[in-house]
Amino acid sequence: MSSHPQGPGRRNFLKMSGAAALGSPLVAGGTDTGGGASARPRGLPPLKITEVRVIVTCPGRNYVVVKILTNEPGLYGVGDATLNGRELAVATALKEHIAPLLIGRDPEQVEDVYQYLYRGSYWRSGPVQMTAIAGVDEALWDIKGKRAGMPVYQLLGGRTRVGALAYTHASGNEFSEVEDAVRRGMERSFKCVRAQVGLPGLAGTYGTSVTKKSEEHAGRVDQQAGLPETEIFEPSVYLRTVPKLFAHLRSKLGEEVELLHDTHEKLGPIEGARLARELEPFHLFFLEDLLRPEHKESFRVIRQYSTTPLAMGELFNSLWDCVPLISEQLIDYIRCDLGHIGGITNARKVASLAEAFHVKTAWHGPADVGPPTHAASVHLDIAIPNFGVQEMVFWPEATQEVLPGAPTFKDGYINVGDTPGLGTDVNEDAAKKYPYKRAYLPTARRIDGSVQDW
Ligand code: CS2
Ligand code: MG
Repeated sequence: MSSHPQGPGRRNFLKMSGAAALGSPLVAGGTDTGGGASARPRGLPPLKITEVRVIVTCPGRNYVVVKILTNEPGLYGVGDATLNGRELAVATALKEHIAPLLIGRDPEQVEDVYQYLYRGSYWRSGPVQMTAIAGVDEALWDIKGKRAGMPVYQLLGGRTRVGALAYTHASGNEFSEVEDAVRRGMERSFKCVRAQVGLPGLAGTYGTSVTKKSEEHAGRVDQQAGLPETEIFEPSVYLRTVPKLFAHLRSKLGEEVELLHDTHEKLGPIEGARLARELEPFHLFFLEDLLRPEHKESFRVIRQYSTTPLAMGELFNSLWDCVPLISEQLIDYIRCDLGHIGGITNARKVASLAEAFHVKTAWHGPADVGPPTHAASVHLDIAIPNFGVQEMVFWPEATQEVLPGAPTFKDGYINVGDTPGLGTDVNEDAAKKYPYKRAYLPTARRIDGSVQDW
C-alpha cells in the first residue's frame, strides 16, 4: 500500500502531480488510499486507521461488532454489523475483504469510505455487504464524535426534539393475552404498542411464537439454537383473525393508545388491500410490511383502497430500494434498518429523500441488531425533522455487559445522552465469555407444504 495522501506527504504528492493547481481532488492511478479532501482544517494531527477488529459474540443472541482503532492513543470507534442468521457471512466479509482496505485510511472521511466500500467493490448492495458497511460507518461516526467531543446527533445538526417516540411489542395466542401485553406496555409508559396474535389452529406465526416475555426482549432470544423452525401460515386465517384482534383491542383499550401491526411481507396485493381497508376503523399508527420487498409497484393497489398508514423497508439495502415507494408517496413511514442499509451515512440520505415527500422515518429496531445500531438510529431520530417513531427493545443483562451504553427509555421516549460519539462500547473480555452459536431465523410454509415468506 502506498503512503497515505494526507498531511505533508499528500501536499508533496499534489505538487508533483499538478492536481493542486487544478484544485481537483486526488485522482491518480495506483492504490486508492483515501479521498480528496483538502488539508486538515482544525490543525489536528492526521488520523489513520491502524486496526479493524471483528468481534463475534453471543450474550443471549449473536452479535457482530466492529472496533476500529486509530493512531491516536485510546481513540477508537465501535459499530454493529449483525445480520440475524447470517452473522458469520458478514464477519468474513469484514475480516477478509473490508478490513484490509481500511488500514491507513483517514477515519474522518466517512462519506468517502462509504462510497469507496459501496461502489468500489463493484458488487454492490445486498444485506451482507450493507451490514458490513454499516458496522464500519457506525464506528467511523463514533470516532468522529469522540474526536469532536460531541455526541453524534450534534454532528448531524443538533436536536430537533426532546426524545424519540418509541414503540414496544405485545403478542399472545389469545386476544386477551395480547390485550394484557399491550396493557403492560402502556403501564410502562409506552404510547405506541405493536400487537401480534397467534392464528387459530396454526402452529406459531411471526411475532407470536416466542416466550411470554416477548414484549420485553422482542426477539427469539431463546430460540436461536440448531436448525430453523418451520411455522405454518395461511393468508385466509390471518385475514379473518387480525381485524378481530384490533376490534377487541380498541373496545377494551379505547382510542388513545397508538396501535401498530407487522404483516412481515406475507400477503399479496389484494389481500394487503383488504387487510388495510378492514383495519381502517381501528386507526392504526401504521401497518407494516404488507408485501414482499420485490413488489414495490403493488403498493399502488393498497393505496387505492385504504387510508391506513403504511410502513415498509426493513429488508431494503440501498437508497434506491427506497426511491419508488417514497417518491410516489406509496408509504407513510420508511423503516429501513440502519444496520442493514450502510449505517448513518446512507440512512440520513433516505431520511432527506423521505422529507421531500411527506414520508416519516420509523427505523427498524429489533433485538437482533446490536446497541450501536440502536444508538445510531436514535442519534438520527432526534436530529432530523421528519422522524416518526422508533422501534425499541430492552436489553438482557448479558448484552448490556458486552455492549454497554444502549439508548435509554423514559415516559414513552427513547433517548441518547451527551457522551461523545454514539455512546455505546464493547467489552472485549466479556464478549469472549459468550462464543458464537449457530442460529437461524424461523422459516414458514403453507398448509399444503409450499414455501411461504416468514
Ligand atoms: C421485525 C423483526 O421488528 C420487526 O419489525 O420484522 O422482528 C424481524 O423479524 C427480525 O429483525 C428478523 O431478524
Ligand atoms: Mg417488521
